[in-house]
Amino acid sequence: MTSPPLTVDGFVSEFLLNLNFDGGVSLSESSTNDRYLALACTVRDYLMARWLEDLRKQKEDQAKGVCYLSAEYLLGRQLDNNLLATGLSEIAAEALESCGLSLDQLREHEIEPGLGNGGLGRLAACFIDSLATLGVPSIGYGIRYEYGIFRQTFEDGQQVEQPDAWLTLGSPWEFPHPERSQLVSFGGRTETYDDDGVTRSRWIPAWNVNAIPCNYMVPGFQNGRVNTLRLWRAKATDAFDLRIFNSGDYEEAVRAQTFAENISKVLYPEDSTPQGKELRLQQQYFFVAASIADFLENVLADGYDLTRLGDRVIFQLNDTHPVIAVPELMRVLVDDRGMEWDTAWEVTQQCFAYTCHTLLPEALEVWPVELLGRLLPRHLEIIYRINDEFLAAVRERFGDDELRIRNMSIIAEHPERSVRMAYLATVAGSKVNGVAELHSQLLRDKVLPDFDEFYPGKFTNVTNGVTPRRFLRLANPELSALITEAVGSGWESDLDRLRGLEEHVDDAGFRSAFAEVKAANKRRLNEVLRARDGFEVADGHLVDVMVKRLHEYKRQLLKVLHVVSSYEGVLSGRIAVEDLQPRTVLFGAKAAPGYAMAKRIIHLINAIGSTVNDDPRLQGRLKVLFPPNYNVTLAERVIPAADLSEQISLAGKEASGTGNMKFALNGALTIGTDDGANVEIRELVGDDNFFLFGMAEPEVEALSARGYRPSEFYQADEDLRRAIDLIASGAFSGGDRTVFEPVVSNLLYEDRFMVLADFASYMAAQERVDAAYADEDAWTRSAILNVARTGFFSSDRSITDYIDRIWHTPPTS
Ligand code: NTF
Repeated sequence: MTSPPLTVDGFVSEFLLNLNFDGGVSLSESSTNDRYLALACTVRDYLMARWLEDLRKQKEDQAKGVCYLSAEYLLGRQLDNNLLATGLSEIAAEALESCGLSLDQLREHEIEPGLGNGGLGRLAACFIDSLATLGVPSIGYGIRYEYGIFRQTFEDGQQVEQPDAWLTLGSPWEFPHPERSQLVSFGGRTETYDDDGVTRSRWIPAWNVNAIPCNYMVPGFQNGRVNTLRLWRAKATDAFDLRIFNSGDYEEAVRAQTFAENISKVLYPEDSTPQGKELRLQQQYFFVAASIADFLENVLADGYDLTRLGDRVIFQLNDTHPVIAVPELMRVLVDDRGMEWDTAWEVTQQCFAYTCHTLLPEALEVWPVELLGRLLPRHLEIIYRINDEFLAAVRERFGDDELRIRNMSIIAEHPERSVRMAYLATVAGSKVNGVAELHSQLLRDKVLPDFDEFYPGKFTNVTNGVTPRRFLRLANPELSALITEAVGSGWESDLDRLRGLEEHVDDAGFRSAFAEVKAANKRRLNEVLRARDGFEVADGHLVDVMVKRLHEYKRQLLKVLHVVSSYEGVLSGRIAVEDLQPRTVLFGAKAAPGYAMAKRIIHLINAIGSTVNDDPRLQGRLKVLFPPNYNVTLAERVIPAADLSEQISLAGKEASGTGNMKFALNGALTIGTDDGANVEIRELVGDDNFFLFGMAEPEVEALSARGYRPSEFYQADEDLRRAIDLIASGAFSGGDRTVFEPVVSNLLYEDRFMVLADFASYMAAQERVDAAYADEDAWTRSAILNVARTGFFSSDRSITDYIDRIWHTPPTS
């Protein structure tokens, strides 16, 4: 098979073929959607030959590869990424122009696949991009949700969730293969039977569902490599009961079908909090069972010696969501393939590695034994046996230290008997990694210290990264051009070369070109904001951005208090309005639908925006913007326009952060705590180019041990008191004091994430920001150094670390 010719004419004829023969329309009669679909198919056609070749080679070479198991992939738009990967952007733009069409317009038509919640899902998307760019044999496995993360709108300032019907206009990037479906079973019971004098167990399931693979191309960056992302879609096994249908009971007839297909219907919109729901466990088992079966039957060579499976594959567990894969592989090896338990356990331990993405104890997933036993009875038996053998080994090593045994048991007894998925993953995994240096350290010292002692060498770190293709080259074309001019081409897949920018920092011409790029990016952002939201960032303003999921630990409320304090300062005359550094504070955040406090904080931010933005006393020097529905597409516009990046979580709570990296790479300066990857960013960019504030993790611990009383901070700090009192007074809720009372009393009497304790330090840091921004040229110098020194945060480096420390899977040609 050959690719269409890499010329404008070649592209045009391929495009028209797709439009006419696939879309069934003429150019003159075609809709924007027809044109978008035809364009997507054309780009696909250029990738097809390489994809098929790579799939064939993967089967032929049987080199060791990675199966990345992730319940989420927050992909973002595909068209532009795939145009860039193939190097077709210019040809496509010209070809379309010659047909009287605009590439920009068709680009805007794509609805992004939002199959993830936030950082964890976006990380998975960056990782498959890097795996392809580095030429590592790998498959991404996940779920093809029919509805991704909800679309957020605001009504009277409050979040309203709308379904994300991303598939309605067609899905040109996916290739479903119903003929390769896998049967996934659930429920029922287990039984023992005699197998030639050996007693064995087997599972007699009660119901099942088909898993249909939907394949997506994952092209490397201009290296001719195309890997695969395989997402599973649930389909009922029996078509609806025609007899019942004919008797008139339509609902009953389709009930079983609806039930089964619900499994891949919708993404759980929870972030950093597990959802202990039966359907969620069904989703998890559904996709890992299908993936393991697919790998063994379709990717592994026929007749492969399964005792050597560890030489051929590593299943990387993206958090605990896919951990049920551990007992599943055991079940397949022991029950289906007749392997001895001990051998199977050895193989299983070689085949898994586990990445933990959190420190919040409440975010560690546990499944009630009752539920797991009902849905997956055989898996529960297997987990019990793994646990018995593990605890026996612990006893052998540490003696009958019952407290330690209870603490390390995979089965928790309280508050209800349940399976600790993180422990299961730690026992089964060849390696366990955290996602930033500090996080990995705290994981060993605080969350799993007994395991670290029991398994020396098992714990390691891989600091997160982001793909420079999407988040620099595509999101920031002007900065990319400037970088290429300064350091030459090829930095997109060798990001350490950004270091070369340092030697230009003393060049006034370079600095002014850099500043001009930032200004242009603000204009580009404004085009989008004006069109989608009817507002924009004011001219000459410092663009201060906090975009991430709404979560108390991330402390959007600290940013709120800064805004309110500036506002109150002007109202009370404490601050002369002319002394206020003009700022636009831009928020973007979705709250989990069931997270009441997070939703109230969204309401508060919007209420403050409505009040502040219209108050003439501020003379337009302080604006609060909150565009709804923050997603990857909006991030690509917002991040390049930012001056200041807010990374202000309570130290010890944010595992890594990846937004922080994207901002630094795009020349925003960070105001941040010593938390997650902020620590590494600051070390690299230097203290002069980073606004550090707040308690460090040991201080947080110490304060907590002493007994934290937020009201003491309120009493002691007049500015803080005035800001909180202004919110409490109803100033942002038309005089109604009840609306935000829960926020205020939570801050005063609980404040789990110590917003008040860090307030004074944060305000002082913001004053340093204002002073620094006043010297535009010095600011630009710092911004350039941020870009030059953060090449480390390429996800290519993360993947290289995974290969060296965990996977040992060399690239293949
Ligand atoms: C998130 N974890 C962390 O909260 C972020 O700090 C981190 O950058 C990303 O993972 C990616 O590693 C989660 O979403 C979860 F679910 F694990 F809590």
